[in-house]
Amino acid sequence: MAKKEVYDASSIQVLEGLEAVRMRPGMYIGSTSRKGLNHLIYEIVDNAVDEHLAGYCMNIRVTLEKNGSCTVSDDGRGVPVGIHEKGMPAERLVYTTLHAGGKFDNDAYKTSGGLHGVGSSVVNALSTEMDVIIKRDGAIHHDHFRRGVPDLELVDGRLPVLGKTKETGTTVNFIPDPEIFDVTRFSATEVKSRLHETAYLNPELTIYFRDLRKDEAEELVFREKDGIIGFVRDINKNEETVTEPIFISGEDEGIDVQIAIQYVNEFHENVMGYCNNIYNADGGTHLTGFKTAFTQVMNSYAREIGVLKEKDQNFTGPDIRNGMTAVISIKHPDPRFEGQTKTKLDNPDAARVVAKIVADEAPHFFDRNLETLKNILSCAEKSAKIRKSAEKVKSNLLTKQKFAFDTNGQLANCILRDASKCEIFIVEGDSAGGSAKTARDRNYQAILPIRGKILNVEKASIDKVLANAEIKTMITSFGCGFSEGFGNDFDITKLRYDKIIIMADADVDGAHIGTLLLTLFYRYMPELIYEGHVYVAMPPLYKVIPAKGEEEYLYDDKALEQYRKRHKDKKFTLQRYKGLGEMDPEQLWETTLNP
Ligand code: 0RA
Repeated sequence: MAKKEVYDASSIQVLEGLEAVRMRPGMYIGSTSRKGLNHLIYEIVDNAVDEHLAGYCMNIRVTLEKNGSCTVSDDGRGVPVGIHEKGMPAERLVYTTLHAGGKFDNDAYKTSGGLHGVGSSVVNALSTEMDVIIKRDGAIHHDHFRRGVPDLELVDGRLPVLGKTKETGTTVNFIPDPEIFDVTRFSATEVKSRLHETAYLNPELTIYFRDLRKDEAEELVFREKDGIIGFVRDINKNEETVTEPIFISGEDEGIDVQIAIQYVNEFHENVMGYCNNIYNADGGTHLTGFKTAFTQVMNSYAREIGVLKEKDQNFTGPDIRNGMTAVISIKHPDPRFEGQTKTKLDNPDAARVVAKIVADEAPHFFDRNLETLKNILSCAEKSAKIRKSAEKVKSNLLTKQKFAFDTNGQLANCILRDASKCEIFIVEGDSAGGSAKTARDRNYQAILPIRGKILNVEKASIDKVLANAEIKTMITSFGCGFSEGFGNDFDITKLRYDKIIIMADADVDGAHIGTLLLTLFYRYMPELIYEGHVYVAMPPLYKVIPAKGEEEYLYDDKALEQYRKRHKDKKFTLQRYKGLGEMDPEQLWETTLNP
């Protein structure tokens, strides 16, 4: 028989809150996919981490249990169990109401994620069952919920006590609700990686992970004494590093800042921001402050040691961050986030404080580590050089583009401008190019002869690629620019030819040229390939001229073999084309150009 329940105003409020979470789980945990499912664990773990940040909990244990539930246990002070002003144990308020976190606002809690307590009730609402065991005030207190609703009878308004203890801490076990989630099996790989990240961000914390679901249990301990220094080191462990990790830290206006930076020999930057241990996928004010100040510091060093002369322009921010891996982790008493997804930090004071700490502390490091400073500045120099030549080529290309329908280098353009009807043949060799120019239908066929092998773009830096005459001509003639690391300027809608046709000899060198061209397109104009604009022309290898009957072109050795079989006793002359250059314009039209 159903228990009789007495609903007062506050318990109705609770039920309404939980109902809202179950109606729109995505609003609270992002999604109901595996990602959302794993998020349940992070919500509970984050609360324990908050307790660690408050200075109490040193160990967190996360167990994926055999029955599909998850247990998160910490050795903090224990969630308060005293009777709260609303007439129920404080613990129940934490696990059943949204925004209960604010009820425990105090100084020790100043760096909690701001969401503290909210997460617990969301997890509770989305679990078929949840057990909470709290050790504090000498006793082991117990509570139990089904789909967020408490179902243990209180004893004189208090939680039932299971026994005595001298320890303190909180243990939560929950079973995700299959009515809510698409899948209910946690992903050990994802959970481990998140716990490892949490360990890097909290060097004093030890996190024990156990997966008891398999026959052979997996047990791991995450303890990262080097904190975010170890984090960047591990991110770069398979890269060629240019510097050791650099560590900068400080505190101001109640905001704690830690920064680790390491350079690798790669043309990209990887700067990650965390606020109160939460990753900010879209960055925000802490990253802005860091970038501005670091750029300033490095530019003034560059002038001081003469890497930049008086007449030189400053390095840009991206120049200076070329090759940089950085983790910026701040602790903020009152974090605000921009937009719905809460992935971009919005507090203006975070920009100010991070910038100040970088401006004050970075020189302390670089004054003592000139070698590192020089290495970073030489990365910036390389990057600036490449950026400048890319800019030059880009602006040349832009001005040239207006005239690209005139004779542009060796391009023999077509007359029609309706791109959907136009084709461009990229032809190996001047002589084949000459034949093709004569043979083509000049209304809609353009011919671009290239001399021999173009640059292998896979092995060249962007400035070399853009300095290459053949490549420049191709970019200008296609009309849609190119995309590369400094920003995507490629615009496929501007493409002047529906078909880009590679026409090379049918030999290994021809195949190599084809590969080099495809590599260029794939790296710098990939949409050409994805959207099906790139073709490879197949000129014939042989022509057979029979004593009697029709001439025939044969495109490969197999075709020749078949021809021989079909014409066993017949006499014929066999002409072998060593290259496109051997074909006269008429033959080229007949075999290859004629659409
Ligand atoms: C508010 C106040 C106090 C502890 C906690 C919250 C607390 C919450 C969680 C969530 C998971 N583990 C936790 N451990 C502690 C302390 C109140 C006091 O003892 O003064």
